[in-house]
Amino acid sequence: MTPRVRKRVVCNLQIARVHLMELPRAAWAAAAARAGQPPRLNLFFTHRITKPAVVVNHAWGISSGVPSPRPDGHEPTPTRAEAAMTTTMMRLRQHLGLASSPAAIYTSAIAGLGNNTAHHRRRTTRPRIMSSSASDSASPAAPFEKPRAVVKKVLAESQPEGQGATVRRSIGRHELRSLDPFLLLDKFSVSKPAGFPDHPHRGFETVTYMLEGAFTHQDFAGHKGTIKTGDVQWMTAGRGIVHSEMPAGDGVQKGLQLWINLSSKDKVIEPRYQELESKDISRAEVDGVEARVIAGEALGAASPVYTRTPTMYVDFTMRPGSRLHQPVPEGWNAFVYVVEGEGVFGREKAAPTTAHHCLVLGPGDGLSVWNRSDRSLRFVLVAGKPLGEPVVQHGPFVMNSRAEIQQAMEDYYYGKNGFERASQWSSSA
Ligand code: FJE
Ligand code: FE
Repeated sequence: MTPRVRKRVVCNLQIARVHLMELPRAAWAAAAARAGQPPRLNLFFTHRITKPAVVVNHAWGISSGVPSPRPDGHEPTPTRAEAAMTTTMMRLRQHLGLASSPAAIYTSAIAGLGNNTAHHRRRTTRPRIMSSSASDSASPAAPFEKPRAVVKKVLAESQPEGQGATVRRSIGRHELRSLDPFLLLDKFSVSKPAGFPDHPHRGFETVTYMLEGAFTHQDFAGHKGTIKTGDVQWMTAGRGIVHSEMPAGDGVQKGLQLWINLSSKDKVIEPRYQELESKDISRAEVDGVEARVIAGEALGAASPVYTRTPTMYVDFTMRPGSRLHQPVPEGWNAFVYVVEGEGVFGREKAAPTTAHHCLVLGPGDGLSVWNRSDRSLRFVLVAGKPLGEPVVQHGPFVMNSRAEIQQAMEDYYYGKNGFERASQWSSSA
């Protein structure tokens, strides 16, 4: 590192410190006021200078009050406060003249904002609950007896995430905090220079499925690769990964990222990748319905992916006029995310669901779908065996207790217990 460069880094860091300590507080206070609760937040920041002219900055907001645990053990993540933090960071970047410098400052600011009462008070509209009736069975051709009905329908609105990126979050947004074992589903749309620069993960898996375009991934252990349209990267973060995920092509790069929780025993395993190229993904086509099987099996096709937390993940494309009866293991939590077109889910007489909606499925052993529109319907069906363990999430760390979260943050900060390479590494441009 040359002295000139070092000076610049330190300078950025100092400016960043001053602003970070002030601006987010204001942003948090405003977000708290909107949420109808006092701004009682302490923030602390970890700084790492990883290479010349690049300050990778992970900012964590910590609520000073101890949130009362929800029955499911899940801590609320304030999407609005998170968005406010992202906006603040973007302003700060502009102020510092860093707007065009890749990965100059990156924040993954996710925090527990206050307690759960506030979380519920903020919810203005209750999700519509659709009920199923016993007489409403699927057509006789259905290979199952207890068709699953849609019990919740949520629109995944666009929100800022990462560095200048946009996601439509379905699982993980406040109306749908989690659906054990799933923590998050983002449909991302990202153009250069935006992306998801260097950030950590511990305690769960991320599954990135490219819908259009390409994304390059680099991690602190030297793992590097680009996934293109139709490819899947199944990353088991286990005890720790630090990586960057950035668009590889020109124009908008689109995909889905799903976060699957790991059981307590799997949270500490060595990280692992399973990568599937589009051509190697099992496909089947039956009566106008095409299935691309990312995990589990459908229409006679099976995926080679090993799922530590038992998971089914299928990308269906249904031609106009087609119908589908897909078994879904009983006892598993299941949802649908509509990518394109519109379809009728669960009950033959249900109102059609259009793109960007997430449907949570009720109990049963299968899902029926009808495409009565005049264009193709594309959706993913995801199901997983619930872990039934407490979930304590703090941004990219998902553990079973607050103490384990504290440990994860310490390990990341000090480079211990799986994060040894974190302090030496930063992604290359
Ligand atoms: C993250 C902020 C983030 N959705 N979809 C905070 F942006 C991320 C993160 C992503 C992400 C990455 C891709 Cl490629 C697609 C995403 C969030 O990287 F992990 C935290 N904690
Ligand atoms: Fe990531």
